[in-house]
Amino acid sequence: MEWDFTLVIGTKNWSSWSLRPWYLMRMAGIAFREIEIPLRTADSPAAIRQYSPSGLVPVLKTGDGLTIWDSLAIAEFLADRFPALQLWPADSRARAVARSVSAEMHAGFRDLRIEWPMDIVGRTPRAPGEGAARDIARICAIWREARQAYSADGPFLFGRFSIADAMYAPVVSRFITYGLALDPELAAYRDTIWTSPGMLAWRQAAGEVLPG
Ligand SMILES: N[C@@H](CCC(=O)N[C@@H](CS)C(=O)NCC(=O)O)C(=O)O
Repeated sequence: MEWDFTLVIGTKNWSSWSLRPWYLMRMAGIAFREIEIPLRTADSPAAIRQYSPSGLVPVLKTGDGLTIWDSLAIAEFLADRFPALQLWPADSRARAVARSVSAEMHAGFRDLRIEWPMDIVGRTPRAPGEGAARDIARICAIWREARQAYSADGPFLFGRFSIADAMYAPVVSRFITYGLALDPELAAYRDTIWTSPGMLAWRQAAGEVLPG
C-alpha cells in the first residue's frame, strides 16, 4: 500500500520536537509532504490549531484521515506500520533500553531545553548552568553506555540507526550551538548524527550555509 503522509512542523531552526519525526522519516526513507508553520509570530497559534488538536507541532496526518500530534507517538506509529525498517532495535533487550532512553528524553531534560534552546544556525558558546549541566551529564552517560554496548553493530546509539537517535538529534544540535566539549567517543557519536544525510538536509533547510 502507498502511504500518503503530511508532516506539519514548526520553523526548522527552532522546532526541536519537529526535528525528531522529520529526521526519522528522512533517515528511514519514508516519503512525506511537509507543511512548515512559522513559530514565534502572532499568527502561529491559530495556524497550528488548523492542524493540531493540542496546539503543538509536530503533527502527522495520513491520507486515510488519522492525525497524530506527538513526536514519540508518530515514531511509534511509523515503527508499527513499517516493521521491516526496524525503527526500534530488533533485539528485545536493546529495544527495551532504546525505549527507556527515548522516553527519558521525551519527558525530561527540562533545564537543558530552557537554557539551551535549539538554534540550528546559531554558534553561541556558553557554559551550562547547574540544572543544564546535570541534564548534560545524564545524556552523556546514556550515550556512553549505549555506544559501549553497541559500537560493534554501527555508529548510532544502538548500532544501526533507530528512533532513539531521532529523539536525541536536537540535543546534538544544542551541543554544537553552545559549544559543549566532548571526549572522542561521544564526539564521534555527535558527529555521526550532525553529518548524517537527514541532518544535513534539515540544517540546510533551516538556513545553515553548509561548507563545500
Ligand atoms: N510533546 C509534544 C511537544 C511538542 C511541542 O512542544 N512543540 C512546540 C514546538 S517545538 C510547539 O508546537 N509550540 C507552539 C508554539 O511555539 O506556538 C511532542 O513531542 O510532539
